[in-house]
Amino acid sequence: MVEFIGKRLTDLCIVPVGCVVLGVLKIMKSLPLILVFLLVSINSAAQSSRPNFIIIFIDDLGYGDVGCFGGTDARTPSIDSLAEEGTRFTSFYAQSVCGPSRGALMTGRYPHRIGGGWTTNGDEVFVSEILREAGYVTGCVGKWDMSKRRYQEALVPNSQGYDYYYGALGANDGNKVTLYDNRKELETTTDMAGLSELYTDKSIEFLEAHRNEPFFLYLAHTMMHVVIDASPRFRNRTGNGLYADTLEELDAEIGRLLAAIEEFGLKDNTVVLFTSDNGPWSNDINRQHTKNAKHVRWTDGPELAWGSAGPLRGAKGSNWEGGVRVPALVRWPGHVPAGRTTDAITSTLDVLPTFAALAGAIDRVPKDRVIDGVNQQALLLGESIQGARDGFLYFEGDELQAVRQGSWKLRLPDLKELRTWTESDHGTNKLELYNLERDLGESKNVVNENPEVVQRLLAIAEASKVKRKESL
Ligand SMILES: [Ca+2]
Repeated sequence: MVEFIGKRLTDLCIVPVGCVVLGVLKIMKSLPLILVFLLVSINSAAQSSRPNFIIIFIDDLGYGDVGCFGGTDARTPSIDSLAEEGTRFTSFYAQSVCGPSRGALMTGRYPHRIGGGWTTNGDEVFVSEILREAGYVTGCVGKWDMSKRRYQEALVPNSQGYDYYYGALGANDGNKVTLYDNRKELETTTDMAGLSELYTDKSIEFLEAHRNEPFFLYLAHTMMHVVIDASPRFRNRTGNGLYADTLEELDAEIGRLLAAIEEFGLKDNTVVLFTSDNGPWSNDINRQHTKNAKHVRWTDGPELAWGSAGPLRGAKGSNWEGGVRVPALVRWPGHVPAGRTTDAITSTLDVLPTFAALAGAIDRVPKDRVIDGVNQQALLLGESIQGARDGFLYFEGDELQAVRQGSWKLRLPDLKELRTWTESDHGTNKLELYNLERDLGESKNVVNENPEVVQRLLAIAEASKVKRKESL
């Protein structure tokens, strides 16, 4: 625009003095056009510096399930398109189970600081509250799991910074969920197969209603958490079983959401983060199998009700990589490099400070408490290769179980908080050291060969324990 005005003024200046009046009249005549152009430009500038945000949070999706992370059982072209048009994060950490993972995502703090995870303290500051105060309209659709799976006035989405909520406050273990429209209880449904479509419909309605203002949408799907199911048109489509059929349906629904984003003209100005809350089930397979098969009888393929951690060891509920390292993709055309893969260490904990920074609201991040997340704006925008972290702390409840620094991961001894209902692989429960760069599957304990690394990581662990106690 400056260039445009400049050209007009230059044109005017080269005109002889006698023509100045005529020139001014010409400018006056085109003034409304200039003003419109100027306003559009200012609006675009404001929009590009202040994007919309959408988080697509999948439940129990494994590191190796989707195509762009090596999955082959289900075709996931819509999810994979985010990798082509955005950045793929291969060292992105959530927490090991549902509720705590959601608490960490929303607050940027480890679950033990915020009330455990399946519930939170009412005075925690959610990313939705920060963005709402910064002028965003905020919506949450889907599984909440931060109010002890029931309605609690102070802990439901509408009390945690969300202008709009539609979804289920709890999980679907019993093949049913009770739906809420904001604070109003609706029906209880047993149609697990219909939830992905329903949540997508509600998300698209929200986008359409708020397409002309800054918005934040947190879409937390109930799938792929058992009990899983697929709609009739997706059943037996893959030939690879129930899990793959259900994942193909979820991908199609994500495709419908991405198409709506494009149709509403929001694609270029919206940051889309796709990830999962924890790794896939693996332990107690018979129990999960039985639980799912009791409700879902149509399948004639293998009744696989859990996903794959791909090359990673372990599963949901553990601090092996397979429990907490999840697939993650971020798209923001023209800002986040397209087609890039980064192994820089990142986490759901980083979402709150990073989104706050991108929204120009970094000063709204609370300073009166520990924020475990870090601002990854530079990494996201391709201005940094390493990002703002050189490591990660693996907590289970208030027990620090492992420490990562660079490619080294030290698993601590004598762990007590081991979730036997999800994970039977507890390792040696002595000091174990792995080099994740050479040994992603945590198969070779090299603790004896690297005493200096062990000492360095033990020191980090000790300091982290002290810091945690001080900050509670
Ligand atoms: Ca989960």
